[in-house]
Amino acid sequence: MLDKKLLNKFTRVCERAAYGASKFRGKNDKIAADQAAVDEMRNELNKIDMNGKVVIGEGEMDEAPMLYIGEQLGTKKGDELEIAVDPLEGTNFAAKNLPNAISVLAVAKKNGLLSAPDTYMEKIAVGKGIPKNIIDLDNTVEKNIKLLAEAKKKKPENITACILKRSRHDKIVSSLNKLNVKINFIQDGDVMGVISVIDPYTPIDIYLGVGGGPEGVLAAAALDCLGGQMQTRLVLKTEEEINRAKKLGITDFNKKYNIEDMIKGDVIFCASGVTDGDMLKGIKDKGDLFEATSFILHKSQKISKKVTNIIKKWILIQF
Ligand code: VTB
Repeated sequence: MLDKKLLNKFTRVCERAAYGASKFRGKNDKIAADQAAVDEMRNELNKIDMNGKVVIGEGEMDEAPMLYIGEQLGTKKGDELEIAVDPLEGTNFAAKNLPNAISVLAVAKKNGLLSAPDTYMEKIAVGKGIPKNIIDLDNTVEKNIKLLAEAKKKKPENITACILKRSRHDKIVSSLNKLNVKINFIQDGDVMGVISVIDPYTPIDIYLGVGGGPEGVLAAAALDCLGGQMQTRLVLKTEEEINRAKKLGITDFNKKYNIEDMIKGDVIFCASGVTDGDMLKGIKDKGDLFEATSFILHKSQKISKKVTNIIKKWILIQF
């Protein structure tokens, strides 16, 4: 089990990363926004008593200054932890000051998180109360929607699907249209898109489509705490993508991952709003302080809550 005290510490990590990115909201510079989030995130992670290792990050090798896969973090006193980070999920949203930019991470013990390469990933997710494993990536869209509608005792036309607006999804969209399913398109940010299947305040019943692999594992961590279902499969088309997967220890390139294949044992998930969004408020500037709202989850402790904290902007550095 992960120590109870870690949740607050990792929440602070996300809050500070979101604060860093918030300084670049609307400045049309997604690289600067991302870098500011990375710098704050790394600085805060290094204060935690742990032997932390990034298993999902922004680069796959020693790609400093980004938080790269394999990077060691923390004071080196404490448990061996694996960390998945996306310091700024929705860089476009932050750069254009649009809703739903977040800072997000997940933490587990050693070997607890799937180390996914930064390639595309097929994803399908549904919320609670659906018989296990009826929704499958190898089913047709029609079959999945019909099974879901039956399980939810709804008609397909009363099902709402969330999907990233990309031309690669045209076929899925036309199948959904034929069934008269309502579609909630998102421009970016499928971590929150996937999580929306379990949010009682949104009408989303199912998430479908192809997005980033790292984002898929982060969303799986949240759904694991909340009791949703998700299935994923890496999209490894080129030799180069296959080599990247191999380097991370993946041998079965067509494997369908259920949540328990991506997340093992206890897990913590934190997401803090950078810009105001559907689920989270963005950072509010309060002079020497800032206000951050986060969605925080700890599986073994059955914690699932939204918290708003007021934090000092400046950290005292002692020379
Ligand atoms: C995906 C999705 C992310 O960017 O990685 C997407 O998982 C990039 O997709 O949540 P494209 O290559 O088609 O643009 C996000 O939407 C934001 O990082």
